Order: sequence, then structure tokens, then C-alpha cells
Amino acid sequence: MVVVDVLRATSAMVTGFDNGVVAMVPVAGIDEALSYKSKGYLVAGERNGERQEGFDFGNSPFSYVRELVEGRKVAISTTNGTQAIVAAKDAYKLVIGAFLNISALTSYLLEQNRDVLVLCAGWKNRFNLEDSLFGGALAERLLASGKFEVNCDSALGALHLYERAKDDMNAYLAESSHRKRLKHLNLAEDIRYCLSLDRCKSVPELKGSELVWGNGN
Ligand code: 3SL
Repeated sequence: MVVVDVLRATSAMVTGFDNGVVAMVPVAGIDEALSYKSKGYLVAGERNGERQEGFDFGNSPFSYVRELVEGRKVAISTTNGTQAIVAAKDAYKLVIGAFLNISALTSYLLEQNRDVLVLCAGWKNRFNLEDSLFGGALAERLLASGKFEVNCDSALGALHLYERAKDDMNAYLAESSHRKRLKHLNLAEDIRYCLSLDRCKSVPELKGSELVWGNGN
């Protein structure tokens, strides 16, 4: 199972690992996240895009600077991304996807040689475009290997969307709800970064209740 929340939870996670985070605990609730402070964790995340009181930082990938996070553990709670992870925690294997790590993730999945299910976090239990674009991008790469086939309309739909959008995803998403939401919060730089490909090498994997670096590094 690949969990994705392109804007911005899973993009922040892979950036964190690439910058030296050693483990992340995704939790559903704000108080639960804050309870990790006394155990020496940094606490990160947001509700409706905004950092919560008592959190060390919000959900911007740019908050995960090496000087701050290297060697640290992070407890993270977000509006949708961590909810999806918690909901899927019993999957055979759960890994984190983003455009930022899509090549590393593709290699990892090809090595596993198992069926792949993409769980799009969406927004408050609703469809969103950006996570579906990621699903299409990943399906395109897996199909190109010749080792996978697509047997469901949701993957086909995602592939068609990605085909339309891939030359300029930022422009394609101009009218999408979460892009507009983040733009109002002055997060245009976050959006541009989260839509860029292959800036990270980590594939975080859930082991017990913690995400750790799951692929070779
Ligand atoms: O919903 C989430 O998990 C977040 O990624 C939302 S936000 O981009 O931080 O607003």
C-alpha cells in the first residue's frame, strides 16, 4: 500500500527523512501528537493548513531543515495525510509516496514484486486532483516496467488525468481546491516544490507505529 498526500503531508515526510529524520510517528489527534514532546520528539503538522499551538513546526516541507531535524524523531498529525496512514496501518506493507520520491518509490515497488494499491488521502474524505495525479504518475512508471498491468477504472482514470496534466501540473491544478486553499495561506512555494519530481531518495515505511527509512540508502 502506498499512501499519498502530495499537498503536503507525504511530501513533508519524505523531505524530513532525506534531511536526517530517523523516525516519524503519524498520529490522528493533536493531543496525541503533543504527548510525544515529553519523550523528546519534535511535533509537527497542521489543521486546515495551519500550525497548531505547541507544535514545533507546521506541515511545510521547508520546515524540515537538516540543522533542525537530523537525528531526531518527529510526531506528526495532519488533516488528511496522517489520518490515511492511521486508517491503513494494518496493510501488509505501508510506504509513503510523493512526486518528490517517485523514482525511488518505483524502484522499491519493482523490487517487492507485489500488487500495489495507492491510497489517496484526498481532503476530508473527498476526492482531490493532486493525489490522483500522483496515482497516475506511479501507474505510468510501473506499467512502463512491463511487470504490471492495470485492472481497475480508478487507476485508468488517474492515468488519463496524469497524461493531461504532466507537462505542467501546477497550471493543471490552478482551479483545484487545495491548491487554492494553500495559495491563500501564501504557500505557493510549497506547492511548486511538492509538485517537483525526484528531489528525495527516501521511501518511508511503517514499522509498528513508526515510519522509518524503508529502502536502501
Ligand atoms: O491534509 C493534510 O494532511 C495536509 O497535507 C494538508 S496541508 O497541505 O498541510 O494543508
